[in-house]
Amino acid sequence: APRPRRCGLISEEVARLYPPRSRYGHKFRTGFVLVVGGSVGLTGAPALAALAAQRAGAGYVQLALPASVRDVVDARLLEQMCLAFPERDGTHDPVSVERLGELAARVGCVALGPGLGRTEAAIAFARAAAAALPVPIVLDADGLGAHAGELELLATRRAPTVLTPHEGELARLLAVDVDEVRAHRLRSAREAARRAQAICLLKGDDTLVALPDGRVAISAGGSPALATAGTGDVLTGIIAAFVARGMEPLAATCFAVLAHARAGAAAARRLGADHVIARDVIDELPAAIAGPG
Ligand code: B4P
Ligand code: MG
Repeated sequence: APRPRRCGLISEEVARLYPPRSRYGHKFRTGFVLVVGGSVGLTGAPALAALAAQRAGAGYVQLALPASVRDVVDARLLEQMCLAFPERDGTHDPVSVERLGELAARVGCVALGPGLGRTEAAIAFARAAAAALPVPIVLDADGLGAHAGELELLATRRAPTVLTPHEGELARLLAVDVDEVRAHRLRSAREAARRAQAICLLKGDDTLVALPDGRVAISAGGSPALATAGTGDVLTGIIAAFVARGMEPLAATCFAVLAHARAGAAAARRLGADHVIARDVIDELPAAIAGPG
């Protein structure tokens, strides 16, 4: 048998794996996403991830937020349910991991990290949550930071893990200099995927999706318009929605990269690349998921 190619472009064919909506669909079964993050001063990130997840096709989106920021986020969101979780130093208290586990039992995918913060409590919380959650997770932002130099902690998880670092976050995960990651993007993404036994999506003007066995899918699309605050949180929400709808994590990650790239390009055509903000990328998602446009 021919050896599988180790590197290839993400195929547009992956769109066919997006599950059609069942006529008899129930909102919980159409994709239940839980966004876990937020901290004092970092409330936009979880809100963007949640909105993106719902636009990308999740039927039900909940957010687990530290108690004192719950109302701030809740005031911005209408369709998503915001839950108040125990708080320490302005972020999640590690004691709430047990409650999180109970809540997550019905969830299709957890997005862990947007706006979580970098306190000791946040780090302990993110590590305990990632270790305990028996469902697929997308680990982003400060959820990645909490695993800096400790990627192996993730290898014991019982359910799939998707890591979504930019070069700076990947450097911290691997405990190397960011120039090292910049010079060796493929190798760095592969190493993280192998050590964490996870899918590692390395962001950039070309985005890589690496698997633990060394295979890598590369995104040809995208737009410099995506280099604006919050678009990473949007990508996290899209991946979580696709996983929650039942796509395999690899297909979900690749299709999310494709849809995010198309949505960014469409927003740039509509508004001009300099004027796109993350919310515009969310607005373009329905058409981007439907086709190349
Ligand atoms: P933050 O600025 O807090 O980064 P963030 O919250 O993760 O931003 P966001 O979620 O909006 O963007 P992301 O990159 O995830 O930075 C945290 C810390 O890391 C800071 O200390 C900062 O200095 C440092 N840092 C930030 N970015 C870094 C980097 N690239 N290298 C080293 N250190 C860094 O997601 C952006 C999305 O847009 C991705 O999907 C990406 O693929 C896409 N994108 C960005 N530029 C693109 C381009 N030119 N073409 C196509 N797609 C592009
Ligand atoms: Mg980010």
